[in-house]
Amino acid sequence: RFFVSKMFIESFKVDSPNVKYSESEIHSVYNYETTELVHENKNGTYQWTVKPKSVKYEFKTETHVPKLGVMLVGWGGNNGSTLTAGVIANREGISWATKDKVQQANYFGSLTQASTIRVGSFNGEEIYAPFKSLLPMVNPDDIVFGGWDISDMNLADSMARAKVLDIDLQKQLRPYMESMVPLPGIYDPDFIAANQGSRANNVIKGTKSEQLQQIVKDIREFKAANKVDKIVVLWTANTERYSNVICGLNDSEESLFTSLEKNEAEISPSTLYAIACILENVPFINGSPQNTFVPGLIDFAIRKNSLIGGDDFKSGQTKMKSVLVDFLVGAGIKPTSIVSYNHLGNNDGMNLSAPQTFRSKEISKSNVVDDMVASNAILYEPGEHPDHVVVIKYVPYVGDSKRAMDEYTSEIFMGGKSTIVLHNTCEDSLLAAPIILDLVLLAELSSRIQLKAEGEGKFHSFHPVATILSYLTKAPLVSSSGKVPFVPPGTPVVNALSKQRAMLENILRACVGLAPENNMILEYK
Ligand code: NAI
Ligand code: DG6
Repeated sequence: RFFVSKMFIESFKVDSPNVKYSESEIHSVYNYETTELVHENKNGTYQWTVKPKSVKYEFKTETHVPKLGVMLVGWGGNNGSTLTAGVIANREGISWATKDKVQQANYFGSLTQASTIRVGSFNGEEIYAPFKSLLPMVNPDDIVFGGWDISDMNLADSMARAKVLDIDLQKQLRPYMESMVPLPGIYDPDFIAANQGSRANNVIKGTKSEQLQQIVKDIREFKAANKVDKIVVLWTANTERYSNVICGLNDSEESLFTSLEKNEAEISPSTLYAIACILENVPFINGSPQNTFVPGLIDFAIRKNSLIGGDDFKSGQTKMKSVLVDFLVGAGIKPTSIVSYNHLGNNDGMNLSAPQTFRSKEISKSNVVDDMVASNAILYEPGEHPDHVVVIKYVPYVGDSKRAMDEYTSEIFMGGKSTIVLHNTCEDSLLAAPIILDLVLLAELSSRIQLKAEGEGKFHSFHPVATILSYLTKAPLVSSSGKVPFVPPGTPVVNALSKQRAMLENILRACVGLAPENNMILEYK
């Protein structure tokens, strides 16, 4: 216990000429050490030169933490009810008896609430602090939850329907959740599996334009009724099929709005919620794999500078994949075949049993190793790629307890083969809920950060397509217009988990004038 506490500090302040803490903001000056590449053609061969480059950045972080409202689309689903229950249980300090022990509520699995960062060495010990101590963040206890669902079930009954949490915990949570009832949602049976029809008893009627206006009204009313300063909306509803991206229909902001007026069938419910959020300048995060962000929507978000993030929570199998393939390729080992099976028996599994919704998931789960493969031309020929197969089956009996089985075959030294097999059994919603929490907290935080590089006249916010959240999503490369990265133009797509985490941590460190974590530990060399 003493050993642990010696290495752990709850909070810290940076003392540096490069950082100033004022009443309302933290201002930091940060030298971004990077490289510039040039090449010249010398007698038919390219000669490359790498030039180190230092760019001075300034960051400003507003320190006032707002009262936050979180509106979930699909609030009554397994993820929505589990997250709401988990936050209440933590806030109320609830504990419950299991067959093993008395369990306390916790935030295990949340990067912001349960992970740490290294802040330095003291007396020969590495000292760690909570990730959330880097910058002022919303305390989950203070979040007001709300949202929409096409099923009118209250959150206590939804939690029971989900069969995720222990029964003794459910009994204690019920009084807090019975009065929470989702607002009617936008239901379009064409976009989700036909087997979802029986729960759609809470739907907004009218044209697409009228449905959109209702969502705008809901956001405004929720904000006023709960006296929250800011709102984040997150899609954790059913996976939809992909929308067809059609020239003149949704390929530009103008065509999207014209199509809306014409009540075009191909505008998905998720795109309607996203449009409403952009109109209200409310961050919108897509936790499912479909192409909610059609090109016209992305144009609109960029023009309005309104945060959009996604796609598809990266919770289990894909997280492992983005660690394991990074390790293999980084070690000079060549993965040649990756086969991933899932079976699960929750409502998500039932919805994914339809081919068109499965296809959305197949795409988001399949593109996650591309950057790692492309990084090593010693192992792979141009255009070469491991065989990568994704299978998902619906098996009602296992409920939310998803089985994920993976086989990785790789070529090793001198023609040898190495096969690694993983089997993970886990409650799917217990993986997703802390990730949802991180997404909303980090989206809110990132909206309080402004930056400028030397030479830029004015501070600006991060690009509205929030790549800073990439650690938490599968971030598929396929967007509306084919194989286009769903990131700001020209931005490299990074799926490797350790790089995504380092990116996020190092940007937050820069905001308080700290150097990126470089792991060199030169002091001891
Ligand atoms: P769920 O099926 O239990 O919940 C979805 C909820 O959305 C349902 O209550 C449904 O009635 C509601 N809904 C459907 N369409 C709606 C609409 N247009 N408007 C409002 N509500 C609507 O699913 P679960 O397990 O909570 O997952 C939610 C989403 O998160 C799924 O798309 C899933 O693929 C995705 N996801 C889940 C992960 C996990 O680990 N649990 C990881 C990655 C993604
Ligand atoms: C079937 O795969 C259910 C899905 O919703 C997954 O649970 C989800 O996409 C999680 O994916 P992964 O690859 O991060 O475990």
